[in-house]
Amino acid sequence: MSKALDVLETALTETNLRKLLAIPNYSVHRFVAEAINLCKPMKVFICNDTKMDTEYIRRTAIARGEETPLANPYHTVHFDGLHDQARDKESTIYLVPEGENLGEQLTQMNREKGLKIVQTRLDGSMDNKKMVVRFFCLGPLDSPFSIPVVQITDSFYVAHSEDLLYRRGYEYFRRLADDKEIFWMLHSSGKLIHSVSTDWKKRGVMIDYKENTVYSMNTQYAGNTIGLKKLALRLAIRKADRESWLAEHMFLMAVHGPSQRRTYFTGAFPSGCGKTSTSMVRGNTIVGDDLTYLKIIDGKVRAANVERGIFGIIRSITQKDDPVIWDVLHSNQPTIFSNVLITEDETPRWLDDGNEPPSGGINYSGEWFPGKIDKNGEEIPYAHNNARYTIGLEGLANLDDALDDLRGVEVGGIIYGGRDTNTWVPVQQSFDWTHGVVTMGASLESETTFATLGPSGVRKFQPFSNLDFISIPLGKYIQNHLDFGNNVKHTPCIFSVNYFLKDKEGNYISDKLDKMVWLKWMEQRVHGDVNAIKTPTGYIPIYEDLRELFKCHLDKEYSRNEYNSQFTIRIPELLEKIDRIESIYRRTVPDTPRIFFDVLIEQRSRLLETQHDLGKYLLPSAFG
Ligand code: SPV
Ligand code: MN
Repeated sequence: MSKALDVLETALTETNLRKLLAIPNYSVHRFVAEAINLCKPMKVFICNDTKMDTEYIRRTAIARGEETPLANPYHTVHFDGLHDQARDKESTIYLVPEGENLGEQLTQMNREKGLKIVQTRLDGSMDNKKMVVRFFCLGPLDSPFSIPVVQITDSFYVAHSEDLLYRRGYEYFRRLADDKEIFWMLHSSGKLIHSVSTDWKKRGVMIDYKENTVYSMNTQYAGNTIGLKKLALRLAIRKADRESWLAEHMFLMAVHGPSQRRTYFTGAFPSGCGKTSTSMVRGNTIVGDDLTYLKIIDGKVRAANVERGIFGIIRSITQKDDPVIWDVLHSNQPTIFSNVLITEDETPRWLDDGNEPPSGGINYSGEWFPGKIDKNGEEIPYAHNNARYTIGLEGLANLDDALDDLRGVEVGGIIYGGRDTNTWVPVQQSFDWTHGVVTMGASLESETTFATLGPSGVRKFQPFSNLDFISIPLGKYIQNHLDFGNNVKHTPCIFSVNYFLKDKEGNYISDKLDKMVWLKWMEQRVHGDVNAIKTPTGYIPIYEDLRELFKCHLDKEYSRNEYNSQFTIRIPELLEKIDRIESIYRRTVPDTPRIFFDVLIEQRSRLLETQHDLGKYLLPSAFG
């Protein structure tokens, strides 16, 4: 008898053993046995995705106090620990085998050394706890996009969240070919007191890409714990690198054009910069809001949503601006709220929800009252900035019917957007694939937000909105994008957007709803329905086309003044940006493809020449 089987027979009850062995895959048995040996759980629960098992997970999350039930029987609230309410970039580390180097942009550690830390931290971490073993699939089952994932965790909240966010995969695992590549996730929140991981100073995520395994320790925030979300994305980027496809931090949506035409777009925005709200813009349909795989299938770029749910920022969700999400959050669809406030009548409240602030309740700091301060004398808001909701996509009125299409959807356009107060125009199309990859994707910058730990509002290099998750050297990642486009006859159009331009007084100069018009314009451009103005940095819209779109979709009189201020080409800022980006790549990315610098330098020359001939701040009419 194998050693793994010995361990499993000792640790598992007969029912759980039977459930596990029904998956005839020795590497699965071994992974579970090794996790048991290391974490030493009191009990092990194998979830086979039956209603009984998934209900048990939800019930136990409540029974153990990981989730608090609300008045609506389908709603619960989870609080992360005090120190743990956003992604922890600093403690997320790639374990790199001897002789390999992922480059300066990525946090890494020698693999042997890292694995020792993992062994020490996880040793006995599930003492007195129950281990849950779950099986999922990234992407639609039995499709060219599918990646099977085993998740082991001692958090019933994590296991419950994944149930809403991912495609269940127990039966899929039972029919899996022996040699199918699997991703392995092992998480422990460690010891908890009042739902705070007591060893939070020893928290972290370690990515052992050599073995397709990610360890998450002493942490609870979903972005650090949910294996199928950002932990698997890092492994997927490596798999995509080996297999010539792209694993991206992108939404996937259909923009509805004239005569019921649906054109699919992916969009990459750093967290907290409008990714989910763009994918939910009224009058269009959503496939996914966070993670997209893109593959070339039958000579076309096709894409699928990796997930089947949303872990979205709840701050500022209002009935007026976000009616679809609002309705779901007020329905009987299963929902986990995290880091919101629970009122006396057991309803959730979040910041900027369009109502008067609450007079009291329970939040991540315990009993909350107006004016409550923390240890540093700072006022504690009634809900956290990065409070979230977790839902399945199924209840959304605007869900696109292609969610489970095995071949994915054909991509017409790719959008890159960041939080940029003074440089990019609201929407612009690149000259071609390479120009878009270099000057839009690879040159993206954005101000930091509360979705990651650390200060907000600082301009940071955010290439492809994926820098936090890129797991191969950045230059190689860019080369892969360039090659991907060269491998298809018809590449998607590439666009940049910017919702965050401000005037001199610091006021935003476009409205929250304007993104609807930018989307419709991009949709028309994909089909060549409208002309555009060629500027040194790309194609921008013609005023009359936007005026018509504003009238038609927002019933708004769009003035030429608004257009002129939004679409002014700001040459000094654009030049400064090129200098910043060029310098980052020259200093820190030794494997940057040469063509990257060529394209950037050409753009600089065009800008300098235009500045010389026409001036620094140019209205679109200067180019028309
Ligand atoms: C993001 O921060 O990009 C998210 C949420 O989508 S997290 O799960 O934290 O990654
Ligand atoms: Mn994200």
